[in-house]
Amino acid sequence: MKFDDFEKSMRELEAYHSLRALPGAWMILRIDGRSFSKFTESSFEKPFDARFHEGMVGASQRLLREFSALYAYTESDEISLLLPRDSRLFDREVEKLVSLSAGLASSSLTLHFQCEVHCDSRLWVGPRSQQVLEYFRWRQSDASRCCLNGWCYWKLRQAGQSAKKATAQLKGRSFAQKNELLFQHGINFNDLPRWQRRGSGLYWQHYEKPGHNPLTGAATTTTRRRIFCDEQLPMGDGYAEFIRERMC
Ligand SMILES: Nc1nc2c(ncn2[C@@H]2O[C@H](COP(=O)(O)OP(=O)(O)O)[C@@H](O)[C@H]2O)c(=O)[nH]1
Ligand SMILES: [Mg+2]
Repeated sequence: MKFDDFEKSMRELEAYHSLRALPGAWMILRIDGRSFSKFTESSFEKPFDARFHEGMVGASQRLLREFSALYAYTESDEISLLLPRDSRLFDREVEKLVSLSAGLASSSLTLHFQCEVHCDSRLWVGPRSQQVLEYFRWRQSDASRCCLNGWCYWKLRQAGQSAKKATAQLKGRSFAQKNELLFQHGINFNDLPRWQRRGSGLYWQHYEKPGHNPLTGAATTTTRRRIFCDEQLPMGDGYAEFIRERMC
């Protein structure tokens, strides 16, 4: 077999390499830590740890920058990354987008924690803008649910209950009932830090940088951009409006 034919026959077996997100559809990459329940078991504060959160925010920043994204949202051990609708990044190839986003998050977190960790990644594709708003409201409600559950679980554990018993006690309880349980343990859910209840959002902010013209000495201003990490996200319709602004 000629080398060219051999090469072609081998490349044909890279069966999914040509898979691309449809043009014009919104793309969101969701990156998630692998087995982080186990990884966080011994050396992090429960249910929330500031150093852990810093690592997630740092990885979100790296992703936002490297992927020229519009918005990154992080809660727990996951990051959602919204790309511009017309993004041509990696020619919209699914394999490249998911493997490189997982690789970048893994290396960023490994450096931060000084311990090898892995992430997976998946691609969400939304043809309609409304679906993007719904996506982020969905992840934010997951943040809120996990926050309440996490606090209840660890309060029960600290009160001496076994893992099995604490899990069983929370099973089937409504949001209101869990709120009440937490209140009985001295915590008002609404007083917990917002980043824990609602997650954190990162996006680009423009600002004016004062300077001077080296030749004339005249004062100048240049517009620069920097990443802002918003730990005070709105929720509900306010959050949908906030996401709409990020999509422009
Ligand atoms: N101790 C601690 N654990 C955290 C924190 N944030 C996330 N986690 C853990 O990360 C897990 C993430 O959930 P999930 O992705 O479903 O679990 P995984 O499949 O084990 O990675 C949570 O269940 C927590 O155990 C934190 O701030 N502190
Ligand atoms: Mg995980």
